[in-house]
Amino acid sequence: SFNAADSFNAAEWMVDRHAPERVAITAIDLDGSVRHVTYGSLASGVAAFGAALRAAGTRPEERVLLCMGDSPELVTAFLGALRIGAVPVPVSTMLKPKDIRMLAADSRARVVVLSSEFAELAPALEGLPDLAHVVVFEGPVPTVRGVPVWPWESFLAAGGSPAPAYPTTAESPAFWLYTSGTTGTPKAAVHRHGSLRDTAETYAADVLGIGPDDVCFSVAKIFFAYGLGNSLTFPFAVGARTVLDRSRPNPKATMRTVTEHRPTLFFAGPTYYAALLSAGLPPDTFTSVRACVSAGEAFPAPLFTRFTEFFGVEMLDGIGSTEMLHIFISGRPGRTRAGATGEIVAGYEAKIVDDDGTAVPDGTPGHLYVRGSSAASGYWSRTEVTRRVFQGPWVRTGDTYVRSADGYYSSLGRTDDIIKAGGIWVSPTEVEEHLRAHPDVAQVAVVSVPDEAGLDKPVACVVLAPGAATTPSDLSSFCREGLAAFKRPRHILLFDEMPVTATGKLQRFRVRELAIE
Ligand code: 3SK
Repeated sequence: SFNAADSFNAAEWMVDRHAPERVAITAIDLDGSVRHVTYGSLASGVAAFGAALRAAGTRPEERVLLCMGDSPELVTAFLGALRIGAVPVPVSTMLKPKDIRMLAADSRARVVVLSSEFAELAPALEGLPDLAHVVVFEGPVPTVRGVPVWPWESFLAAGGSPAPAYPTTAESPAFWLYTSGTTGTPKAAVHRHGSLRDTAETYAADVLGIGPDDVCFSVAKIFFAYGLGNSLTFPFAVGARTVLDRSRPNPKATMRTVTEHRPTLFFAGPTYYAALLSAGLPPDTFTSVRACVSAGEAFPAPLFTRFTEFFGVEMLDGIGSTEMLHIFISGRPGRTRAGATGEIVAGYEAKIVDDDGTAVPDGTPGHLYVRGSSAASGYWSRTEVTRRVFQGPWVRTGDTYVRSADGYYSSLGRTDDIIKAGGIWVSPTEVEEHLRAHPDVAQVAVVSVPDEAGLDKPVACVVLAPGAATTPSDLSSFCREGLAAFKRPRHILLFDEMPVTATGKLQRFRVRELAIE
């Protein structure tokens, strides 16, 4: 319904249309202190940060990498970059410094913004040819040889008068989100300005029925596509309020936040819902919440039922992807079904096909494809994989699904070997490569194995070199040295030999069966 050539700037659309005195953000800082930020002050901050980026020489479409905790400053930096037509790249705060360096190099970021809790990774940015400025929000200013490092306030002060919105269109590149592949080399999904509005006007309007009186609180952080929609796009699209917690989530802190700030929409993933259920929280914890939303991994039916019955709250499961920006199949209020992801979201189409690409009848499993206007335009500088995933208007999800005759889609797992644990992609290849570097490891296969709650976790199956006496606990310590916590195998199992085919190819499905036994 929009003309792609019309001037449209998503930052302007999200912050400049709402009454300036309305609270946009309730922010919980690292020390637990609370700040409220109005739409008026957010709009001024965004225009000031945009001006500072311009003054630092940032041109439209140049990347600004953000490694920051969820905070008004992350929102300001993200929207400030969008405002001037530059391209913010929020990256996972769970990665190791060498991984962040790789993303800064791949994106050729001109500016990197860190919040104090991630300032220690600044030295890893040394020597990047395109990096011109580093900005640090709060705390001591680290040194990055050859690059000016600015405290947040000084960077803003150098910006001069507020930046006008750059005349982007709905089609203009807006932001990138990195996602992992089976090989472990992250690739950046390139999203457009119009896609932010599209997700707000499809999923958030159609399924959540979000309005200005809603209060959103997402455990999933803004650097995830899921968190970006939950905490930023959806509330700001309608002038609602978002609650941002800069700390790492834990169930007791979540309970305090929910009780004190009374969100109406709560977002997390099945692994976190399982942790909330086991944390001994009172059953009335979620009385302010009109819907809990889940995405990131399949929701086991028994967990779904236990959670909704114990807390007496509706759970809307859904599947989205970094490529589609947000959820395209979802449970709907009043008609959810435990064990099924849900129904297609208005504005999207899905198809389930066999190996030849022919649509299968309802009840028959196949590969899930989706189409919709929020699809990314492709991966940055990754033509081959872009062609494999973005096939004309259709996007291959990599998931195996089945559809019931009455239109409910249910997940049957991944089509490829990639593991999704706690809603985060883990590349088996990357973890295997790490373990293979251990001198006592002869062979290794990393597979996903369901835990007691039915949630997939990475498990490493290892054949030791002849005569080696290394234990699983030694290998776990070895993983702690170079792998981000979410990538580490939850268990390490020692095998005498790996199951292989007649031609010597690893039988991954068999490794998985053996690991489950
Ligand atoms: O993993 C998902 O299901 C998801 C949902 C919404 C947005 C992004 C993602 C990856």
